[in-house]
Amino acid sequence: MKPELISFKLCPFVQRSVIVLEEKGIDYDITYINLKEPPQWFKTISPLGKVPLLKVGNAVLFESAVIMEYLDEVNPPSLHPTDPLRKAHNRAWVEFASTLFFCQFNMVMAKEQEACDSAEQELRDKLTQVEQQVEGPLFNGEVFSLVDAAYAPLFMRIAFLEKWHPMGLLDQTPKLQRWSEALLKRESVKNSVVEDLEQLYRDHISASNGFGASRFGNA
Ligand SMILES: N[C@@H](CCC(=O)N[C@@H](CS)C(=O)NCC(=O)O)C(=O)O
Repeated sequence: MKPELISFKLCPFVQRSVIVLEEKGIDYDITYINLKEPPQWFKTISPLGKVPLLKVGNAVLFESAVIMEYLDEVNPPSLHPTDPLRKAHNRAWVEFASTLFFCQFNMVMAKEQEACDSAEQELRDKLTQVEQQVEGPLFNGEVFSLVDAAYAPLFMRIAFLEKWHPMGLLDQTPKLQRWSEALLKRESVKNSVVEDLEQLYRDHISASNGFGASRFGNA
């Protein structure tokens, strides 16, 4: 059954699922919605009103980590380490990635400088925590894993932000710097977003009109 992914172009959580679909060469459909004005059919089927959703036949899956796990399980070989402890450790750090997305979001959407600076500091602290977990060049060494798919959208956005407003976010974390470079040149990662994501992301930040927009936007 061909899965259908329900997406919002800017969403880093959707992007995780697309990376897994691309890594595994799975045939899929993708449907974009506007989260500002979600269609009624989406509200009806999305339990949390959030993307991603993965429709497989009559079933609707939600939560990006769950979707990644499902795609991994039905399309072997697995992109998880086989050792149960290492696998659980990877899952824990997939979960941790979500907290970094929220720091990044709070930083760029901050209304005041104080909130922006404090979100930036929180992001730096969390990046330092992740640095200690990375084997290098990828999270588990040479082999691409689901946890890599979970972090790639974060590194893509960090690269955009550094271009518009250099902050050296990865300067103190050499393993993350190398990990980011390795991920951003993978075909699956490059193919996981719409062509104009960079512009869309910047426009989205600019439209928020707060301090984050003045720092990272194009106003
Ligand atoms: N924990 C969820 C987070 C998904 C999420 O926050 N998606 C955002 C877009 S990036 C969303 O749909 N937000 C709509 C809303 O909160 O109303 C996951 O991993 O799938």
